[in-house]
Amino acid sequence: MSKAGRSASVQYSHKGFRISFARTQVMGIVNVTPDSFSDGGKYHDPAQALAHARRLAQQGADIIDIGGESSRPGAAPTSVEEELARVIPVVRALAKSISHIPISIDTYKPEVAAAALAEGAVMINDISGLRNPAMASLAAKTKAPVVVMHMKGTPQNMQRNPTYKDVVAEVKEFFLERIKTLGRMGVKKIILDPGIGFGKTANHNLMLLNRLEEIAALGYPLLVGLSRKSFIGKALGADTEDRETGGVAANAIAIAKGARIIRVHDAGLGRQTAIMADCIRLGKKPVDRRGQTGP
Ligand code: 8Y7
Repeated sequence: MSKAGRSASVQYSHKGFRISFARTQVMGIVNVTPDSFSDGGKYHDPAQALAHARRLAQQGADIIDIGGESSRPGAAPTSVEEELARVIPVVRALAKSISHIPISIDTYKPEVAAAALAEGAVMINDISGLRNPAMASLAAKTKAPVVVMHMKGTPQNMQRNPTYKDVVAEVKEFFLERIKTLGRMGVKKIILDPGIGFGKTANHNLMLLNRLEEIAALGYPLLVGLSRKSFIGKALGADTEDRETGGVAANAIAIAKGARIIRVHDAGLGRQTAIMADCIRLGKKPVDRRGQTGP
């Protein structure tokens, strides 16, 4: 089997959940932050975040991603205490109320990830690519699947004139180093993510998507987060609230080029995108999407 083909048959099991990449998984976004760029502050209140997560699950999200720190360019970092106070009540309540859907914790802080995993989160979404060795140790110890995202710089400085000789080659090099280092530390359930919008110009993002097959060929499941991002706005001349169609088009093409998790704000649209793209990719209608995850 080709390297690109191998990732399609991968599944990551953890805590009774089976995340299968035979079909594209829809990751629904829950921001518990007062300042996220596209749904800023809407779900800061734990009860509202919870209601939103339930809606995402109902719309067909396969995974719920909960984050408590804005990664908006230039956003100020959040303290561990503040981030814990935002996300833990939501993780705890959600793990109880929709126990059939795996929860992903969006954090680069090992303290927050550890607390969330203890409260029922199943995977770690780390925008810093587990650069903190304590996060890698936690992933090795808990065996939780991890999203290893590429970011040039930090949210504070990443959009200050990002330059690459070859953005795809550089992202691939980063992944190869991460796969080697994390593998040595005992982290095996790796999901790669090119980090669209993280230290990249609109053209860098477009080139990464144009050549996404090259990243899929590394043989690991691939996640893309494109939903409502500014490269779509720039391509279309569209404000944040008018980027859904562009996002659907971009996600469908990303799936055709090997993405197996799409991170989205609107899980209904995401689900339809995933099903349609999977139907065409497989040349037939896949069997029931339900029952592919969960204990
Ligand atoms: C991504 C992400 C964000 C992404 C992964 C936004 C937390 C900005 N984007 N995590 N997080 N991939 N893995 O627009 O692209 O949602 S925050």
